[in-house]
Amino acid sequence: MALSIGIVGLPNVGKSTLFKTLTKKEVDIANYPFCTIDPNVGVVLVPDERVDKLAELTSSAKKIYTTIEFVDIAGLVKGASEGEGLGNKFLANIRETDAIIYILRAFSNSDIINTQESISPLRDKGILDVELILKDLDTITKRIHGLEGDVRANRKEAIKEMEVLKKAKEFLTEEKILVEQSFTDEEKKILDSFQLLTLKPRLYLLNGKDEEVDQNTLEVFKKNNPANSGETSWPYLIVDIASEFETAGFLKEERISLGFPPESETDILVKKSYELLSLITFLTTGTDETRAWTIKRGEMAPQAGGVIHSDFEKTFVKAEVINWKDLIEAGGFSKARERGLIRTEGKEYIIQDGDVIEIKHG
Ligand SMILES: Nc1nc2c(ncn2[C@@H]2O[C@H](COP(=O)(O)OP(=O)(O)OP(=O)(O)O)[C@@H](O)[C@H]2O)c(=O)[nH]1
Ligand SMILES: [Mg+2]
Repeated sequence: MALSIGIVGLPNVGKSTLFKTLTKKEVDIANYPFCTIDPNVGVVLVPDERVDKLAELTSSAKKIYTTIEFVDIAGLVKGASEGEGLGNKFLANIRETDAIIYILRAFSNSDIINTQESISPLRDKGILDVELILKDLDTITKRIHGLEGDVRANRKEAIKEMEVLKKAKEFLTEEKILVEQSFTDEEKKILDSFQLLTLKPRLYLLNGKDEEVDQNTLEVFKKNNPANSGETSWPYLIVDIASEFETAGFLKEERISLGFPPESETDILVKKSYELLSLITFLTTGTDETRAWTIKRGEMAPQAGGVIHSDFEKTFVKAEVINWKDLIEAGGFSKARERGLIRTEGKEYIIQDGDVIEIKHG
């Protein structure tokens, strides 16, 4: 599963700096707008203490973490959807990603060129939203025209699709992003095929120090945070990308001895991105290797088998399952077995985050 996250924002706000911090890839970073033109792509390990602890428990020779791909995209400006700035070519780069992170400038350092007259993360979010909305409107309007013949011919599927497209179009016309609207599963399935930009799950990254984010901005983000309201969801993080960049090479122990929190903000960011994509992790562990595997929330045991080996989905018989913490607390498989902590699960079992699994196949 090659899941990817696009890094989106106005020019010169720190997108490439974040990308370089995350992926350790050499990319151009410079204090001028439109430094990045072609997208940079890089793969990042998802940090996971469960892998470390289980590997220790079973004396694994190898540790394998899951990965996410990040795409560093060119800066977006007002009018981009109509060809301003670098035009709408790079909007296509966003289409290909599974989720997006908005980088919003909150840092004040006036040495860094600002393409806007002031610091305002909420205004910048608005500018980005409008461009993505216009692009989606364009996509949907084209499809609506394309469907008209089939609708006139009374084709059932076309009529259903048209209904959904019109519903989405109405939201977009009101400048509402689609990911915040409610659609039935059926509607969502139809919309998913268009790779709409405002339908992608998103995370807001306020780039600056905590004290650089003004109270009003923070209030708005807090109010819209899913933890506080069911309706809209604005998952956000405040990350000082410049400091993260400077401390990127430090080991956990070095971070602690220098007075930084042990887990870097970028580690937290990677984990959040994973949640954003509704992904969970299950694990396998033994003397050969301890490995974290990715599966979509809600998938069942045979699919987990299929992730490990394509044949295991079809030949799945049963799975032996234990939560990773229970396994650690018991002190290993044999003790866990003695205590009856290892369960046998069948085809209908829904995989839980943190399950340690052994698939039995025919
Ligand atoms: N003070 C401060 N400067 C930053 C921060 N993040 C990035 N910068 C600086 O801002 C400038 C632009 O950074 P880039 O990472 O190239 O920005 P970008 O968003 O990729 O820019 P484009 O590719 O041109 O759209 C560089 O000089 C960075 O050093 C930050 O958190 N604080
Ligand atoms: Mg850049």
